[in-house]
Amino acid sequence: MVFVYKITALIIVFCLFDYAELSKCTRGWHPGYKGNCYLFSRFSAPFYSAMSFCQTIGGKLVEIDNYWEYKTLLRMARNRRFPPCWIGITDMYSEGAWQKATTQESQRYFRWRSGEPNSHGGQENCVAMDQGDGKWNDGSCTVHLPFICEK
Ligand SMILES: [Ca+2]
Ligand SMILES: [Ca+2]
Repeated sequence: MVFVYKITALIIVFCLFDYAELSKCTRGWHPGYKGNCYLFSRFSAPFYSAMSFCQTIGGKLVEIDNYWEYKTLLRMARNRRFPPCWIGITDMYSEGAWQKATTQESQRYFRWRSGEPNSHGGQENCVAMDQGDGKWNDGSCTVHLPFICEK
């Protein structure tokens, strides 16, 4: 009988845990790496507008911390056939110093396409990810692209 109570208690704990996860990933947000929620934009915007949109809805432009987060996100993006999009990495604060756009922590994980980042014309400070080959390019921040938010 004690055993049954223990199992019941365990199930309740799991349900509460699940509920917490669900309540964080509200409508439009999808659970992914380490309990983060991701939102795939339905419109394109320049990098700065994408950043502020994500913040307005309680998140940030996605910050890819490591290989596992990258793989999770790439899989989610490919499943949706999501086009090349902004991710929250930039060297706009200091040329050549890649930082997470919102938290401004230095970025240590990269997935550059060969020949990138090339800061073409000295005008490329924002990072886009292409789901086709999964590689990153520094592009002009004023280009309109879809984007992914994280919270
Ligand atoms: Ca640059
Ligand atoms: Ca480039």
